[in-house]
Amino acid sequence: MAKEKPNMNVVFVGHVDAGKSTIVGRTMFDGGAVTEQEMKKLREEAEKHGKAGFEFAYIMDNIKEERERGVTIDLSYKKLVTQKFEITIIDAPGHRDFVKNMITGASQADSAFLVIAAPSGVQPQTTEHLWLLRTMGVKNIAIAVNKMDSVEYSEEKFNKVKEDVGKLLQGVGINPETTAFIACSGLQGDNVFKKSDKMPWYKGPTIVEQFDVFPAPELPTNLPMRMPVQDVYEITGIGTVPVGKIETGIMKQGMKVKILPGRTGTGIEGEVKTIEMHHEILPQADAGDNVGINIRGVGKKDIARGDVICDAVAPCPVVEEFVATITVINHPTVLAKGYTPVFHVHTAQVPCQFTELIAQIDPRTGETIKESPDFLKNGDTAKVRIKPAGNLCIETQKENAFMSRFAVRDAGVTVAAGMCTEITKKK
Ligand SMILES: Nc1nc2c(ncn2[C@@H]2O[C@H](COP(=O)(O)OP(=O)(O)OP(=O)(O)O)[C@@H](O)[C@H]2O)c(=O)[nH]1
Ligand SMILES: [Mg+2]
Repeated sequence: MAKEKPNMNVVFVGHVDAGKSTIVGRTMFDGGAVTEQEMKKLREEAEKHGKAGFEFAYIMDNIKEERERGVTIDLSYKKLVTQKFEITIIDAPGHRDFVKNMITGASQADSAFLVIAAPSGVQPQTTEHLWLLRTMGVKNIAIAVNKMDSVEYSEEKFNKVKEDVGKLLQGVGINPETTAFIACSGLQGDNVFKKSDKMPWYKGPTIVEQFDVFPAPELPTNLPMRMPVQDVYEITGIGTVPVGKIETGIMKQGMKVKILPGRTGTGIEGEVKTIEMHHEILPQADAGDNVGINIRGVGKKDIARGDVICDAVAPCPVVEEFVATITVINHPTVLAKGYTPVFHVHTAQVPCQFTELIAQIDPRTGETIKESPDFLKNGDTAKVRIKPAGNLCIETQKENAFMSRFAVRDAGVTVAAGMCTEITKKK
């Protein structure tokens, strides 16, 4: 069956309370996916929890704790069909305690909205999320300057935020001149689904129009098939259903696959029985598709989040150690040899040790600034050697860039981010 429109995964990120869930909820409501009646119920529930104003966010925030606290904890997903795309919207949490969920969301995204509340401007997670988007390879980023209603729809305020964010963008190598800055209000519905009449000075796209401005994702269908497992469900009548995004390649029904590292570290073989996407059974799914599959010969105990389902003919390596280029984003002191934080690679989370700081380099030119530095501080870029404490699948940027990126986390913060450049396979 031919697909009508290409898929695109779009993540909403930004500091806590910037209004990400509200913008997405507003998009759903104005787009007709949520009825007046449902909206009324959500408004009542929000008021009951003393969270009036969170009703649009509640469309996305379904967990009891999320609704009571008025904060997004885990990712949630919504579908939207635009002129050009079948969009999967990913609403990510902004709170610093849940950055690991945000990283997972970013790792699934083709494009992103970085949401900033106009009254507060740039905040700590604005910068952190921008770095993470870059590291996770999200190339297309638009800026939503939200809560414009709270600043009297002021062009001056908008321009101030634009200027500040522009500097951040330049710092990660993005040209602010070619980046969309959208003046909007999720709460009031200005420039989200409908054009606002309160900001005549604003000539740019609405949030929904911006989806179609993003370029169609380049699908790496020519690379070997890789599907990092995001979650595993047990579904009555079907069995074990791993779900996740196919990062690269093409998955076909009947394909022989290998799950790596798997419980054993050496992989488990199986055969793709069914592929389901948006409640439809498909004979094939491509890079970029979010799917749930069933694999003959693979049960619940054989597979977990962090495993990679690979084409059995060209499986991905499990590594003994690897060399990477990293940038230190937020370390409380300095990063030295021996340090063992948790690495987030595709959907895996594995403790890894920095075994050697090979060289500090200039990120713009790649030239060595210092051989074997004693330590690295925030803002430094370096070539380092890393040894995973467990079994980890990672590939080099050259072999498969989609499987090469990672974030380094420790004590609730993102310490560094980077990409793998060389590997030594496990025997
Ligand atoms: N005035 C005004 N308030 C808004 C707007 N958008 C969101 N808010 C308010 O900001 C608060 C947070 O909104 P959320 O949508 O939950 O923010 P979020 O970015 O999803 O927050 P996390 O997911 O927890 O990081 C709520 O009180 C909303 O009512 C807006 O456009 N204008
Ligand atoms: Mg939210």
